Amino acid sequence: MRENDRSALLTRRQILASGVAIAGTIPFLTRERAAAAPEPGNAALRLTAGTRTLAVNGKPARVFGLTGPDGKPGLTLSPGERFKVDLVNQAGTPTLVHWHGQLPPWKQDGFPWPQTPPIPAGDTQSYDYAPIAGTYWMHSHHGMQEQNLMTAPLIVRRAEDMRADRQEVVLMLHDFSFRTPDELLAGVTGSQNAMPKGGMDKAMNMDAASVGRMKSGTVGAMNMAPGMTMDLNDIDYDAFLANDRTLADPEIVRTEPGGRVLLRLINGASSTQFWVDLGALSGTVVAVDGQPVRPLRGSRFPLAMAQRLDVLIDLPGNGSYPIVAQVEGKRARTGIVLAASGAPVSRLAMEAGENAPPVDLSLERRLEAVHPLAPRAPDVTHRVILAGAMTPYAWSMNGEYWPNVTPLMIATGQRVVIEMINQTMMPHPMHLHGHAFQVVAIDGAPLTGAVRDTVLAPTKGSVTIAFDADNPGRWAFHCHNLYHMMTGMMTEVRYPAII
Ligand SMILES: [Cu+2]
Repeated sequence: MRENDRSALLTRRQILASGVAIAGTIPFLTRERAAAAPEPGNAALRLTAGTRTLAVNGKPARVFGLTGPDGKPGLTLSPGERFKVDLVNQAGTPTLVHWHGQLPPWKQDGFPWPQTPPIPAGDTQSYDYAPIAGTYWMHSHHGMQEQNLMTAPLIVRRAEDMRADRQEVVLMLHDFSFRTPDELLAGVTGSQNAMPKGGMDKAMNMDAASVGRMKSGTVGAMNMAPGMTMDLNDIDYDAFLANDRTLADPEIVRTEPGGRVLLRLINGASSTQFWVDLGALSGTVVAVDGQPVRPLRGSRFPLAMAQRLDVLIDLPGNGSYPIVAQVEGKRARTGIVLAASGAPVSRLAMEAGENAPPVDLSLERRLEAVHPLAPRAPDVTHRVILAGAMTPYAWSMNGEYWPNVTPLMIATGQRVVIEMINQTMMPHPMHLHGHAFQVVAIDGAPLTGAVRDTVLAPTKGSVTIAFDADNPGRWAFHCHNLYHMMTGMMTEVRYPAII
């Protein structure tokens, strides 16, 4: 099968022939489950990149999957365990998987540099590095496979996770379309390739009038003049998934009455941001992007693309509690249900009563790292202008479009500051590979913010991050909106003398 055909529908007969149930959750293929038993000692964990079939809105969809040794999506590592993994490519097409937020040597980062090409179909690639603990995830960085669900959780437990009397629940969000990623991309760029050849950037540092195609959205950002409209939701999706299921048939997680839950939220969507709503529950945010933050109570949290949120929840009793995630600027929502055993679960509406506002930095401004950077003056400061627009659909960093970029040079031992200035009508979830950074200013206002790997650069605003350069290599630095990345919004952070 060509990669472009991946999301094509199977016929009902093909599905039945594959032995996979159509209704409800589709189990992983037994072939993959059987392949995986970990061996004793220091044997590598087997992670299989393959294909699987989901039922979405009652229709079958062929998607990718990353399946661990236990037959479940992704990997969960014990405290102190190395990330020692054999990635087996059974996807029938080349792939390369990025360990999002982890800090491996650069050649194990899963980014398609010339030195680290994709894994051919049928081949196995081995990884071995010391992981950092927390809620992480993995996704293909090859082409647009991420949109077809080549994504999975990557959980690295801390010793305290083993001691704590609590149930861990992973909630991974996705956006889904029956169309192929190439069709979705063509839909936003138009018939011709919209990638400018240069010189357009000034024109695209635009005001509201120059935005050709405005999307519905609430004006919520502080930086925007009255009457300006934000661009939200580039892609019109068919469904939003929580752990591969829609709210029509959500996952029911059975919980202990009065028990405690550690909810590990992962936004694995390619082009969608969510508001996570705990409903009747309230929770305590204890980590973002895997990194501990000072505890913060709440019941409704913004979650930008690629970000994670760890929330501790004490269940008040033996009821059932939906955890929903509503798409910004839309009524659409998805989610799971935490329900004590025997508690009845009522049917949930697929849509909320009104559109959710744009995801913002209201939570980001309140976050404080438990382990902040040591105070130190920067050795190097890079300023990066984020520009672009919906028409023509193209997005740039410092006026350059990936792969024609000038690397941001840094050197081992430096304290590095990167100031991102967003001149566009959209927020951009900016992700730096290979380093955990601290958010040190939002719109110029200093803060001792979270340490994390993905931060939202606000619409018509700025965000500043700092980190210590301690991982020599070539590192991607990009917007995690897949369609922005594919149309240019990516650059390289590079150390000298890397070969
Ligand atoms: Cu972007």
